[in-house]
Amino acid sequence: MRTNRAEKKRAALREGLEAERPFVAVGAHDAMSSQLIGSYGFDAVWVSGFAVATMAHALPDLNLTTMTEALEAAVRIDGATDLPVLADCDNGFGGLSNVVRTVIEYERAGIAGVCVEDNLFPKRNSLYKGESKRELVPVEEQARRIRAGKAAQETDSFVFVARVEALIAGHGVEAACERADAYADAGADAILIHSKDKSLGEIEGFLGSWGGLGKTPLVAVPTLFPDYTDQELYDKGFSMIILANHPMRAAVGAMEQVLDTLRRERKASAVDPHIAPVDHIFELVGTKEAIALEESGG
Ligand code: SPV
Ligand code: MG
Repeated sequence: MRTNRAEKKRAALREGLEAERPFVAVGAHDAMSSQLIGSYGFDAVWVSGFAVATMAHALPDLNLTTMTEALEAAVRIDGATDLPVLADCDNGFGGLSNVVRTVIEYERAGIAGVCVEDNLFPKRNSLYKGESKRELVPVEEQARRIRAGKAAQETDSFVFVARVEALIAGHGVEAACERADAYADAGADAILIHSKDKSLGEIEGFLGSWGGLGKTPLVAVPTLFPDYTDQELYDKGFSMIILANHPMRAAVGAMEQVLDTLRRERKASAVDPHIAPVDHIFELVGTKEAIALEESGG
C-alpha cells in the first residue's frame, strides 16, 4: 500500500520535472498547509525547512532542526496530500554519512524526493541579509555526498535534487555552473539554482552559460524575484517553480492581525469576519465522515 502510494508520487514528481509546462510546488509547514496546497490545484508540496523551523519550533533556519524533526514534519505533510512531496533537507544535516542516512530514512518513509544544498553545517537561511560572501562545501566533496546519496536509494524512482548556493554565497556564475555540472554528473535528478538577485541578472547569467540546460531539470525558488509568473520562469528554462514559504508567512500575518484586534477590542466577535468559521475547520478535517463511521456500527 505504502509502496504503491510512494511510487505514484515519485512518478508524478519525475513526470512534473520533465513536463512541458511549469510544475509548481508550494511550501508547507504542517499537515493542514499541505492539504490546502492540494485543494488549490498546485502540482507538488515543498517541505520548507525555513517554514517548519518557524512554525513547528519557533526557531531560526540555522540547522537547529534535526533530521528526525524534519522527517517527522515531512511525514505529516506527506500524509495530508496526494501530491508528490519534495522535502527540503538543508545540507543533509551534516556530512556525507548524514546525507546517506537522510536518503535512506526519507525514502523508507515514502517521501517522493529530497533536496540537499551545499551549505556548510551549520547553515544559514539563504535569504538572510548580510550573508553575501561565504564558504560552501567544496564542490568535489558535495559531488561525493550526492553520489553516495544516490547510491544509497533503494528505488530508481526516488528523486534527489541538488541545490547550488554559489550565487547566494557570492561565488559567481562560473562557480555556479561548475557546481551544477558536478552535481548533475554525480547523479542528481535535478538542480536547484538559488539566487537573491532581484534583477534576475545572476540567474540570466547562469541560464546563458550552463551547459546542462535542457538535459537536467532546473528548479527555481523565486522568493526574491516574485514578479515573474511560473510560465515566465518556465520559458526561461526552469522546470519546477517552488513558492517556498507563502502559507507560513500568510499564517503568521493572519495570526498577528487577529491577536492585535483581540487585544484592542477585548471580545471574540471582533475577529469573526477575519477567521475561518469552526464549521469550515470541521469540514476540512473530515469530522462528519469520522463521526458517521464511528456511529455506523460497522
Ligand atoms: C526553504 O523554504 O526552507 C528554503 C527556500 O530552503 S529559502 O528559504 O529561500 O532558502
Ligand atoms: Mg530551506
